[in-house]
Amino acid sequence: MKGWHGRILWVDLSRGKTWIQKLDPETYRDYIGGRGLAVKILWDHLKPGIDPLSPYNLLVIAVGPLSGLPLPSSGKLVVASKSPLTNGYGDGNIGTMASVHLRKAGYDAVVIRGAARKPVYLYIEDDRVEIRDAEHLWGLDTFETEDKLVREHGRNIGTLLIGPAGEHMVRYATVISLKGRSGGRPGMGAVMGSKKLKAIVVKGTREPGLAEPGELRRLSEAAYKEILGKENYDFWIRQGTMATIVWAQENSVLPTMNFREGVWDYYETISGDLMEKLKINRRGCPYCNMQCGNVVVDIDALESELDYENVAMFGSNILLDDLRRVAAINRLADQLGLDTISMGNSLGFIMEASEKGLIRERVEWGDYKTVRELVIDTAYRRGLGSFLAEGVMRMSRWLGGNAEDFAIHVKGLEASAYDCHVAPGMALAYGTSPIGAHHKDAWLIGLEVKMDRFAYNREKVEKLIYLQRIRGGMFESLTTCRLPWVEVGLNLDYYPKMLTAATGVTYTLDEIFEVADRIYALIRAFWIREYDGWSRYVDYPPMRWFKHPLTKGPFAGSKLDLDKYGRMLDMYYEMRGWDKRGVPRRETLKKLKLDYTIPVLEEIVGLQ
Ligand code: PTT
Ligand code: SF4
Repeated sequence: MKGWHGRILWVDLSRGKTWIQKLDPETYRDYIGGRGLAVKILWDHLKPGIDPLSPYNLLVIAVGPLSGLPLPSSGKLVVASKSPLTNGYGDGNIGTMASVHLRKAGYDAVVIRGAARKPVYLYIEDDRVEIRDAEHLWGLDTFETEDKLVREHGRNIGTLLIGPAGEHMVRYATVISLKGRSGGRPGMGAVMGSKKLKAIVVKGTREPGLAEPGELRRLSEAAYKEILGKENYDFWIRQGTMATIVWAQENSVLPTMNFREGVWDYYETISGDLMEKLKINRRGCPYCNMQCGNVVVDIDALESELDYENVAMFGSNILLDDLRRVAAINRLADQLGLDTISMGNSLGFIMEASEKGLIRERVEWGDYKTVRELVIDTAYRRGLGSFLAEGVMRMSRWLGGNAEDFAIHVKGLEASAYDCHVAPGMALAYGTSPIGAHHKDAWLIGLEVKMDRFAYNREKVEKLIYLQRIRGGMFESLTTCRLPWVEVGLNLDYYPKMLTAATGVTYTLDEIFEVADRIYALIRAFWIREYDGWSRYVDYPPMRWFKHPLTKGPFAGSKLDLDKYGRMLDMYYEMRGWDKRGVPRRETLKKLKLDYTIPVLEEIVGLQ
């Protein structure tokens, strides 16, 4: 096989054993890599119904056939597991040198099971795999850990590591690399912590075998060149995703006061223009020529890397109107290994709970000092922080009353930074995302603001599925960054061609879409197998958007319509070949070569 290694590295931390699993070419053809490989491994090997924080859970680190190769923005990999936040399928996509080194070390994935008795880290150098003592790293933040590992092993390594939040199993702790890249929003860092696994260090020294290296080089050079020549390249380099603050305000989707409103009078205090004035550098993932990490100096005179999501969640959503303070909270989240989106949501939720008198503690909107303390306490699970560490779904259920009305999540994963009071298509994107309310699979809002905002129609559903196929299917399985296509408009045709050149297997875009549909249906089957009490209502967005209309901005008085949303969800299910409960139909599973899921689903829900 070319393009793939055909080798999965297994590590059992309980028994201190490692071994290689060989996979057949057909599996690679049908699942490609990254997310596709990860969900296949989880379906095949995870014992159904296990506690995600128990040693029985599996942590999968997977690259794809294009990851870590010298082509645009390829330095990415997927971290996946059964999520401690949602109890369903969870994954994230992280920019890291570990992607490059894993390819060179000769593995398509690393699967970790069991749990060590004492803190350990995994050291992989080509065929040498060792579980090493990590007592000296446990308790350190992610920046300190990275520095120490670099001192011990030199600069030529890739790292994936956790901070105190992962060690304390905060349900939305992430995996961090390169001091600022974060992946695995649904608690992949907590899974690492539950296994007492502080870090993974990878060093690979061999070149991955490719089917047509010359053709791949030619395509890569052309793609790099095309990116540099794009019209909005210069603006992207200046602001990256931070340009979205002004755009979100103009389109009334900027999350404000725990997603109560879509506009904020003080949006300029956190805008991309202001960020440009504070910017001192930019950073990014390996092999990227459009690096989007905006480095600014924060209120503590330390460096922080800003993205739209982070700034909106720690800015407008909790009414913190000072970008340097927002930057400090963002940097703390990176150091501690906390997901910024879920942390920002949890803070917004607790502020609203305090305002409504549902908790004893006073947590005022925009109170920087309290926010800072709470973020640190969350990572260490101290006091109120221990409550915040559970995420908004669990907090709202515990508080009871009407608290679920202002808990902003889908299936337990807190929503990314787009208010959906007047965006039914984006609400459906959150509702049907394979990991919960995340925008990565379909940023439909970008198209929806140019359409009839109030429409619940077929066109939006078709576009949603199209985006899910490209973003959630293709990019997550290749596995490379999608931003060259999304943000500067790199031609999509490069990707099937590059995949074909790497693997020697001819793929068209349509064939990749078929793989994407297979991955989606398998992730859905996984959810149904693992989720206690599956029903179509787990595909509904937060109730706030149906119940409480906006009071400010051009769409004041507007909210989502429950019946119309239900009809749009039916359209989505029908187009995917799923029944009205959101369960893939028997013939759909057969068509997608997922026959092996049929007996399991038949027993749990009965198939139509
Ligand atoms: C991603 C999610 C995002 S999506 C953001 S900002 W974004 C938040 N970033 C965080 C952060 O930073 N620190 C932190 N402690 N927590 C954070 N949580 C949030 O995590 C990220 C980029 C971005 S920045 C985006 S959109 C794109 N996402 C991609 C994706 O999902 N797939 C893909 N093939 N390519 C992508 N390219 C872009 O990557 P999750 P990263 Mg990320 C500081 O991980 O779990 O998917 O959540 O990985 O290397 O940081 O790159 O406006
Ligand atoms: Fe990483 Fe940004 Fe480049 Fe994508 S565009 S590879 S997220 S630096």
